Amino acid sequence: MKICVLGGDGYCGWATALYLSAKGHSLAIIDNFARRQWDHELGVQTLTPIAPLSERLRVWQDLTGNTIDLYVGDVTDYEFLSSSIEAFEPDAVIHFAEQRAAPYSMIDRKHAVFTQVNNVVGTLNLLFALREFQPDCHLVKLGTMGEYGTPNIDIEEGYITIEHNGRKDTVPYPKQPGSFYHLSKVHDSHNIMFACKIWGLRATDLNQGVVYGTMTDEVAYDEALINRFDYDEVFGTVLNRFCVQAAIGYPLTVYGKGGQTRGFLDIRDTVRCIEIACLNPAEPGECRVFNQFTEQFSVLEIARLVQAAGRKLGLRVDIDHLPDPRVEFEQHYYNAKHSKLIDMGLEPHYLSDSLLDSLLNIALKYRDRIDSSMFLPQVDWRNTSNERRRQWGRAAVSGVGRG
Ligand code: NAD
Ligand code: USQ
Repeated sequence: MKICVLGGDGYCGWATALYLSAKGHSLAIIDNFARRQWDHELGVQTLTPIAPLSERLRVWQDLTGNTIDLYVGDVTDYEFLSSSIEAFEPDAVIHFAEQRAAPYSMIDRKHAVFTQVNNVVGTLNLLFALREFQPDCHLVKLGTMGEYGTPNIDIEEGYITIEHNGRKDTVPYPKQPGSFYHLSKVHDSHNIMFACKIWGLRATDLNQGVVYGTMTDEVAYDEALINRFDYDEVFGTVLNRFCVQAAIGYPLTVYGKGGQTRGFLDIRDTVRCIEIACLNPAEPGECRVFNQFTEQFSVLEIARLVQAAGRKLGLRVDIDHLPDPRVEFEQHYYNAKHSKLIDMGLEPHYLSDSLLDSLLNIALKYRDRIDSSMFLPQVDWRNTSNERRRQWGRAAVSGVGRG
């Protein structure tokens, strides 16, 4: 297949592009390197030293003989995006190219506006570009489990059948997102559903849980191919952060009681789920939704697993409970369905002790690059300012493009 990966320089996108290229598909990456700029803006860096994209692609080509085309530009620029789609003529487009950190979207008004413009406009542009130039192309869009929030009933995969006043219908599952970022994904989902309905586009919305890990078979071929591993308070996700904290004996930063329960998956399952979606496209006019995660854990359960795995490696791992900077339930019911991808062939990697060992070993390998000033949360949901003027974190927040 000809597959275009929007956001292919990022964490999930890079692993996916290499995996699909290794499987023999013809790949193109679209990216504007915004993610690397946000690191500069925040004064943070990935634990793993990532190479420039041009070098990554050259090394991949030297090692495998596979060329990955590159289109550098912003998906919110319609002329750029539509001409790239017209030139590459993809059978599937995988859309990762969004601002994906909830804390980033909660810094202040500018960051909230930027996040929603970047994400919603990018996705809208993509829908129009597909309609104009590649109407049969399958859109595989990364959504998030966080669109649903944490309702006190079971979470279905995208749609729920309800009876009301004696009548019955199947409707989109109610959304109760917990940040301006998560809200942007809800807006995307509605736009995608609508475009499928009115223009007959075909789409798969993958509501992904929290991803962990950094190693996939392909990025392990060469140090120059290594993927990013974020552990800062804005872009670092919880399990990756805990492993890095454990590696230097820093108490694990559990927010609040730690009963917050989420769906999790290994990055090796992310790339496989995308492959499954691409190989089994939605029908014209269909907007299907899969919940993309393999196991659910509370934050405190994750901390205890990291503590146990750390002890086996001789690390002293304490658990701290910090006041929760987010507005979220610290204890709640959570039972989310996730059988559709498994029915289609996903064989999950589970968060066994050995996997945690390998995550911890990566953190230990790069421990000289760990900066503990990136651990403490500074973005406060209750105090999302109108304009954040004071210095916060490690750098002044400035230079956000729009808004
Ligand atoms: P990432 O920040 O590492 O990668 C995103 C990539 O998109 C970056 O390379 C960035 O430069 C690019 N990008 C952003 N805006 C762009 C624009 N306007 N034009 C062109 N390129 C742009 O993020 P990730 O962790 O790889 O996440 C990818 C997708 O998966 C996101 O949509 C995210 O919401 C979703 N997701 C991620 C996780 C996770 O745990 N990482 C979990 C669930 C869902
Ligand atoms: N948390 C802690 N301590 C930390 C960091 C986080 O207790 O040091 C808690 C948070 O309060 C939250 C949970 O861990 O309750 C998950 O936080 P996270 O930062 O790991 O993940 P989240 O903000 O939800 O966002 C990440 C990705 C996002 C994706 C989402 C999937 O950054 O792109 O959409 O996971 S989901 O959580 O299913 O919405």
